[in-house]
Amino acid sequence: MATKENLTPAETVSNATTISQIFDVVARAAPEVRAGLPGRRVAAEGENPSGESQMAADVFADELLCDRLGDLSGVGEYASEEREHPVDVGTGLSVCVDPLDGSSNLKPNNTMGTIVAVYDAPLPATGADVVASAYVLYGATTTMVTARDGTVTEYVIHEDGEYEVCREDVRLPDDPSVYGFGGRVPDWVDSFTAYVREVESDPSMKLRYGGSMIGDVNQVLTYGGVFGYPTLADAPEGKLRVQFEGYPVAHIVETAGGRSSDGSQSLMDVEKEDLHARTPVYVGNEAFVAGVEEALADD
Ligand code: P6P
Repeated sequence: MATKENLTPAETVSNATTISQIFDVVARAAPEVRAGLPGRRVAAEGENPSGESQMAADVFADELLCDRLGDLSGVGEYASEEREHPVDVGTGLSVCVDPLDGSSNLKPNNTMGTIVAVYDAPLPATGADVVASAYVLYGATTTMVTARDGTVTEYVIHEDGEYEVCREDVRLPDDPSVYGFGGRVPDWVDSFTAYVREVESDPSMKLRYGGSMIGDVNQVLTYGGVFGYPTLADAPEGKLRVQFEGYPVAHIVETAGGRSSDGSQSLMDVEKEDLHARTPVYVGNEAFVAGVEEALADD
């Protein structure tokens, strides 16, 4: 695999083409994922590599996306939150997918998402290897947000899989109004609890926490504010996965002019050996994420 420093012009064009193809495949698969949900609201037999119970819908979405993305000539590895190890699908870019982020929201019919991170390096990759990222949001409508080449774009996806741009050069608003944090207050460290109380005391801020990171991050991208899933007493590394959730969401939010952190550094600078390693995640407007880092620095 050529490293990004020594890509030939042809390889650079090839990667750009492959990224476009990845986004196209994910957008066109979205209606099929959505249509496959109603009959799959039940638990599957297994657990995912993070020890979380799987829904039949998780397995369905993963198999569909592995097949479609694995067929692209420019994709070399496919990895998923639902699989222990990457799948070798040829040579080229590496793709990490959370096929159905927030699948526990399926039963209450709340939002869910598909997260995609594209790396020009073998897996596990680092934040420096991210060349593109995207998420699909299965909400009232189906949308896709992508980040590549320094810009964030939002698309609306129609039932037939056709899609069109609905917002270009997406930037976090500078009049933020939403916040949401995962976990349970008794499990937060005291300094984080104090920070959250400070955010809550701002009359312009409203609680928006829906149990699917993509739904909550999309609120932050739309209205401005902050989303976080902190360390917990029983989860010192946090809950969210670096390769499948932390890097792509941080790439999108930072490309949209926001900031990300694991509590002390940009999520893009986090380096963990294990493919399924976890990290605390904080993303949003600069002031809020800086506030988290200042609060946690007092610990
Ligand atoms: P909790 C979904 O399972 C997920 O990985 C994220 O999408 C979401 O932000 C978080 O976990 C929800 O966790 O503990 O609130 O159920």
